[in-house]
Amino acid sequence: MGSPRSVSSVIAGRPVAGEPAGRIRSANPARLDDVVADVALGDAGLLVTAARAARDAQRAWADTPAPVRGRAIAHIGRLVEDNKEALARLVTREIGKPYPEALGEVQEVIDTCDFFLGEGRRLYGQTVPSEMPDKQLFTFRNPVGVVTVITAGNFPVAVPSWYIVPALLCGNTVVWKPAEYSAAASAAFHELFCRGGGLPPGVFNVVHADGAATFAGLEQALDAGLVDKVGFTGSSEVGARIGELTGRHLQSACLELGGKNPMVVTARADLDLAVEGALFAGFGTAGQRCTSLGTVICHESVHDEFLTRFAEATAAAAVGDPFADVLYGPMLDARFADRFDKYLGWIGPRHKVLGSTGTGRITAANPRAGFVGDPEAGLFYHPTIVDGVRPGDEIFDHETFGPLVGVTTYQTLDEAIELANAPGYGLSSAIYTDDAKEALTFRRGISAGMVSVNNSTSGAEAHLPFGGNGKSGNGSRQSGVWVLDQFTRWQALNWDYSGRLQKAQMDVVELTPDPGFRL
Ligand code: UN1
Repeated sequence: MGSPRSVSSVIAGRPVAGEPAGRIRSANPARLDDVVADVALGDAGLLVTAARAARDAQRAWADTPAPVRGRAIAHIGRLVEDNKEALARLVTREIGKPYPEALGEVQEVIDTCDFFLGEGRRLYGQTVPSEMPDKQLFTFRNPVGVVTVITAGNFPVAVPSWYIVPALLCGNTVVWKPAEYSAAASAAFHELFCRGGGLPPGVFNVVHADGAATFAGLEQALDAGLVDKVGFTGSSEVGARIGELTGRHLQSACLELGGKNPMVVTARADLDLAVEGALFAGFGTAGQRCTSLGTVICHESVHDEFLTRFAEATAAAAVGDPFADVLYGPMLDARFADRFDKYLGWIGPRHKVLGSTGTGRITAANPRAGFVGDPEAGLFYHPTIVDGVRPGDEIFDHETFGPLVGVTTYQTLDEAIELANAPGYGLSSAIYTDDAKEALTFRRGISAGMVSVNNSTSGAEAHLPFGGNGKSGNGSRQSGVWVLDQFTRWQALNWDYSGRLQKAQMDVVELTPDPGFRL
């Protein structure tokens, strides 16, 4: 345990005094008496103030040569690397993600910096031939302007970096609204970025606020013309509202939303591998990734065998203290525990429950065999496998963000694909098979933005396009070169040096073909 970190918003390089919307505490979900952060909350007006500061700083930042911005990203990456363990410890303490996973998460920030530092020396435009002589065409990538980034706390540093690193590299300034329950990790991330990058005041601002104040502030900032792009990671419901709000301002947000990620286990699957994948995908991070496994769709010929092995592996998995060697730790925060209790209520009489010595919160009265540590100290939940789920069951149709995996069966691959697409999300997906035809047929039929073959639904590498379709997002993609289209706008330039007005489509020389010619 350490002392609570006092966290406030930082605008134009200065911590904001006072607490316009009161204070909250961010507690360690594995030890609820350990207060990690004492947070001063901003109100809607503060978000507008931050957007104005970002607007004031944007022109000069865009005029800073891209290779210089790339060097700033390089320095940030090195500083994060030098603080990797300290930042990972803070992530584990604040949101309860097992320490090795937290180290991986910080590595994802470093990888993202490594990828984009070189982009500062590329950020290519094109030279394009004109249809007329003595005229040249070009394309340029321009920054969009002020970017507001609103992120969840399950990946309190990696996912923000997916937005913030390329946004800054491309010459945008940023207002970041992190999750309230990961305020200490966010504050550390912000400080590492500002100090490591030597970022001028106003280039990267952070506002701590609750959801309602953020939404109201965002609307006001959009109305005032102070925000040009919104990046949002969170629920499909809030994503739809953000999409609507930005749409009214003729903007399209970069949305990374929920998932009900299917894993198809075919008759030709390596069942041990599939079990290992399902265990990590379903219960890693206590099922609180947007890429976590939702439903295993199992060929009926291997269903019983898969279920037996999966239930055994789940029952044997270590759950508990996230600083110990465990598969997963606590829920991120009380709000997720409460919501998960509701989802458990969706289990019906015709479902079969497996995987633990109980369901719901792990306590002395509702113990989990082999629990690591003191379950009463935190928000720990039993892993829960629910066999026999079908479309129309709430548990099949909706994301359950927590340690719960549904299992169902199929007969033909077409049916498996139909079941996999049925909930209407489309983030990640997996198929276990050694048959290339099955794998590629699944790839073509699945609506997900990401497909794994013989691998977990979670754990995407940081330089492939990340994003979803349907209820998982509006088609925007993060990461790698693909995210550049989120944070830049193409500008087309035509330059006529002929000394006369050459009219496109009209003053174009046409060569005379001989269409009647035959050999
Ligand atoms: C999320 O939960 O919002 O692919 C992102 C993964 C991680 C990112 C998850 N790299 O599981």
